[in-house]
Amino acid sequence: RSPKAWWKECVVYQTYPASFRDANGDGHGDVRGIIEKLDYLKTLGVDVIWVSPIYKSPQVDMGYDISDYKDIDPKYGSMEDVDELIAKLGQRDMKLIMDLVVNHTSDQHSWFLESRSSTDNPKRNWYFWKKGKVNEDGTLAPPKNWCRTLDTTQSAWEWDNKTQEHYLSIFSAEQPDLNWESTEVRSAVHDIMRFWLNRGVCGFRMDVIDHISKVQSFPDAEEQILGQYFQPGDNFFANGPRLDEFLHEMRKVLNEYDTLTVGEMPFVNDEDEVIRTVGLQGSLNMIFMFELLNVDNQPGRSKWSYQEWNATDMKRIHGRTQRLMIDRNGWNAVFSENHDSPRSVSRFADDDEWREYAAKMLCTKHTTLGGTEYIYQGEELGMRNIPDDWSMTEYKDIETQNYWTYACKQYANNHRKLEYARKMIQLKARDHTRTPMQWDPSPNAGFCKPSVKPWMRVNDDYPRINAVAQLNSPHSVFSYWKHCLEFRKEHKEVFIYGGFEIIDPNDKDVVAFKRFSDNECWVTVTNFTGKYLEWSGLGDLKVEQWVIGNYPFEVHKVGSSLTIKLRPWEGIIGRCS
Ligand code: TEU
Repeated sequence: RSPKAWWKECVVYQTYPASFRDANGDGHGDVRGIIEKLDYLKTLGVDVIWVSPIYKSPQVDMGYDISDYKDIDPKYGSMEDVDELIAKLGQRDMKLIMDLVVNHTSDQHSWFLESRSSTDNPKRNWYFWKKGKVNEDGTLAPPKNWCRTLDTTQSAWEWDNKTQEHYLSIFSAEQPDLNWESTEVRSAVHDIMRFWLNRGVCGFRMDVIDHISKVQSFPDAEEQILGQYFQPGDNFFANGPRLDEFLHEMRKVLNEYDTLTVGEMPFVNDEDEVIRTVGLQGSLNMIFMFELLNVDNQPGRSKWSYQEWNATDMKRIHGRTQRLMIDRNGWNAVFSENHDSPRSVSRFADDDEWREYAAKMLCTKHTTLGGTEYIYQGEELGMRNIPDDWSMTEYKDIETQNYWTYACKQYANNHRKLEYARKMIQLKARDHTRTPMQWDPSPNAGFCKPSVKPWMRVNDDYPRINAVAQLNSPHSVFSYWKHCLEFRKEHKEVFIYGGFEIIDPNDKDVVAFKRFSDNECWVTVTNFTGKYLEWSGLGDLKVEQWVIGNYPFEVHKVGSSLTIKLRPWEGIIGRCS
């Protein structure tokens, strides 16, 4: 059995501060806005908040481009505000984790400004610089064929006119990758970690931490996205040869404190690598793995593609990660949304007629999986994707804008393809989770004053979907989340630490699994369709009592007690005998 730890039992809530709550009246969320809402989070059952980047930044990628790691961007407030946030969290027995974005900096960071100033600057090797490739016709090309993550049609190597070399910048030109081969870079990162830990932060969400070690011969990438020249170089920049060593060095710093660490690892899939990172000897407590959030991506295409999925895919994914962690003493981070994804109710269920049932059904599954719970702001309200009738100019994300600009140019004469691109944005854009949090039914949804224009448009559904409307209603999505989180903690031996087994893996409509400890056994059954089903997947497993469900309570048995009738998007949790 996995050893107990507070970071396994806590509920982590991700705030995307730009869109959480604007306290100072400029239409942009801030740290004081988070402070205002701490009681709301406490009521929901949150123990730890993760704050997406609030450091000084030109905000090319919403703060994931940092120009000063030891200061707060004035848009978000001040150092004093953060100190107050930590103190007020402490009064409520809550903690803060910060986003540690150290695979890259902003191109406006003083380190990069120095590095780019001349080829012999002492910080030149803090980043990766390379000469271009000379084409047969004498023209210069980027040294390698790697593409950008936030614009897969572009080169990840950016030309710098002054020193006549290219620098590596995997996400955008304004986010140059740090060279972790340099011990000075690594010490500088350790110093940043200590700076925040000494201030009272209790850990980090580590941005693309699987990217920090790159294969130093920088080979060209093979074709992954069919039919284009630039290709994802992840085979050479993710899970690189020195990743474990670099993580281990960070662990030594973390060991001086009592922390929670969660690594964002979009490319870690190899089971041994996962366990090396989060097993008993691992350097991180847990990682975000992305199989679930990639379930509807077409292989061989960029994220702007769609493939059908069904309950068997979900069971395969959960089955593998849950069992992997349990069998090999690793630890899961359970999440269905973040600031890079669409809304889960829109993506995995139904955000229209059955929205409330569907959001609660997702919660039923989410809160009974093993691992540390992560909730993304608004998920607890069943917030939805941006409506289809919004113009593309309402989408603010650099990735979306890059793609739309490309599509408009590329498909200028192909209406069908352009409309497909629009559809993909409506399904997949990161903007969907970045619209302002919906606090109440007043204009601007209580995110900012009615007289102020919010930095990003509020979803039109706020008069209907908002926190005030849900807080005091016992049947709301919010109340269901609160209840499920309490229930999970009451039965933590089972739901946090217990065993896991998929039930009926081949059924295409129902995701069901068993959770158990030495003394208890429970089942979760979730209908992933909008249809009434007669389901007999329980086989001879006897359910003594159904305890939690998203419908007024009664579970319909059909004929023999082994077949149950599930209503559209129904989710139920039952105790087995
Ligand atoms: O994301 C890293 C990442 O690889 C993806 O989640 C990526 O953003 C997505 O596939 C694009 O659709 C992290 C941050 O979460 C993201 O917001 C940043 O843009 C990125 O790193 C760079 O810091």
